[in-house]
Amino acid sequence: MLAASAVLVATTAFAGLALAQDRLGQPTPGAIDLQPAASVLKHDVIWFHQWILMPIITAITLLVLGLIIYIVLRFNKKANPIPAKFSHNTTIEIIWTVVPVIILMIIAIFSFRLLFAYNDMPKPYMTVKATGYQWYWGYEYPDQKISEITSVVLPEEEAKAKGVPFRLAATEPMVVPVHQVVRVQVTGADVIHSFGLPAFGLKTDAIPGRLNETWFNAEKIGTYYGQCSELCGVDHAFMPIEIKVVSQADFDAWVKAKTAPPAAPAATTAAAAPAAVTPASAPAAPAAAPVAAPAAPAV
Ligand SMILES: [Cu+2]
Repeated sequence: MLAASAVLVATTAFAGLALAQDRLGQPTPGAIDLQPAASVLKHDVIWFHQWILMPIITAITLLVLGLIIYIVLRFNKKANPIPAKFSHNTTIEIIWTVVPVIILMIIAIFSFRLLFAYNDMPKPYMTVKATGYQWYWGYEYPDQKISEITSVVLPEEEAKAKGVPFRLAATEPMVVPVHQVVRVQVTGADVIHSFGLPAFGLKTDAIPGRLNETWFNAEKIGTYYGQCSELCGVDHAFMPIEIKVVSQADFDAWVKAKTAPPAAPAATTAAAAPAAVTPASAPAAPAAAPVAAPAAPAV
């Protein structure tokens, strides 16, 4: 009973610390425990940790501590001058084999339930292919026909100026809509990286020649930070993952901006192509002229 209440006190204290004004989507200085959840599965991860793992760990630690204290006091040379001579006790040996098996089975039931939940991806709204490189990330949006966006660490000066965390902020975030299932296909281009983002409970290895899959459904608009979570070389600490969750309208606008043909190169190619043909066809020349004119001062 005493042990049970101690477990309860320890767990609530731990949960209380975690809830005390933790920042969403990034680490909080001085905080312990898991980052607050911002996606469905992360809630289950926190529940599993808080109500299954922590109580079991606390109970076992207290039990072992109690046993050690009891042995030290009861069986020291002074208190127990003549030691017992037996070396086996079948009952206790069966107990200390069976009880851990039962504990592991309890953990396994909840652990597998969570693993299956990760595997059972709901119908995704969209897919992002995240490729790990030495040392940056590439985000490709096949559904939106956006070819790979390169996302590197935001330099320290720029991060400071913007007031965002250095080594977590990226030059180009992965932009996704809120309340939508996003499938992330994860792969590596050179060595093994890992796509990890605590607030969404993500951690998927990025392995060259292999396409891994994970998913999330962001609950709130905001910016969420993660990091490469597999030691991948000297700049391992400098390939952050930034996911920007925006409203559907903002996402559509972002897609439009990303898919719109860039203005300057279009003008030059349009100007260059007719120029090559103009000598033969007279009417083409005036049409090409206005396009070519604004391009000229730039070059
Ligand atoms: Cu890496």
